Amino acid sequence: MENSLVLVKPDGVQRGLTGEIISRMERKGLKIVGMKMLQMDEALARRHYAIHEGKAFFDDLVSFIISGPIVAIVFQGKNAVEIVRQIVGATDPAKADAGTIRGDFGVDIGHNLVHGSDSLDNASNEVDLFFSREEILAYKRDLDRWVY
Ligand code: IDP
Ligand code: MG
Repeated sequence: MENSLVLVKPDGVQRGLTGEIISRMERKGLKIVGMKMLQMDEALARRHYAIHEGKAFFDDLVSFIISGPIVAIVFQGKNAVEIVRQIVGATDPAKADAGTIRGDFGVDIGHNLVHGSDSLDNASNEVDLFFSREEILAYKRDLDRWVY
C-alpha cells in the first residue's frame, strides 16, 4: 500500500471545498491514515516546495501557501500516489480535465486548490515533513474487502 500527502491549500479551505476535496478521495476508496489543520510557516513552505526554489513563481507560491490555514491528509491505498494525481488533475486548472478537482473548481494556476504528491519518494518525504510517526494510524476498515 502507498501513502500520498494531500494538502487542501488556503484557497480550498477559504472556498469551503475541504469536505468536497477529501470526499472525492475517500469515495474513490482511499483510506485516511493521518489528518490535521495547520497554517504552514515559511520554513516548512520552503522545504515542502524546495524542488521549485529559483523558479519565477517560487516566492508567490510560498507566500500563498502560508497565507491561511490548510488541511493536510495522508491517503493510503494501492497506487495511492497515481490515483490522487488523477483525482487532483493537471497543475493548471485552465487545462485540467473536467471531473478533476482542479478542472471542476479552479481557473488559475496559482490558485489550484490542492496538492498531491507526485512520486512515491516525494510522498514519503512529504508525509514525514507534516506528520510524526505516531500521527499516522494503522487500522483496518471492514469495507476494504469490497474495495480490494
Ligand atoms: P503540482 O502541484 O501539480 O505538482 P508543481 O509543478 O509541483 O505542480 O508546482 C507546484 C505548485 O506551484 C502548483 O500546484 C502551482 O500552485 C504552482 N505553480 C506551478 N507552476 C506555476 C506557474 O507557472 N505559475 C504560477 N504558479 C505555478
Ligand atoms: Mg508537485
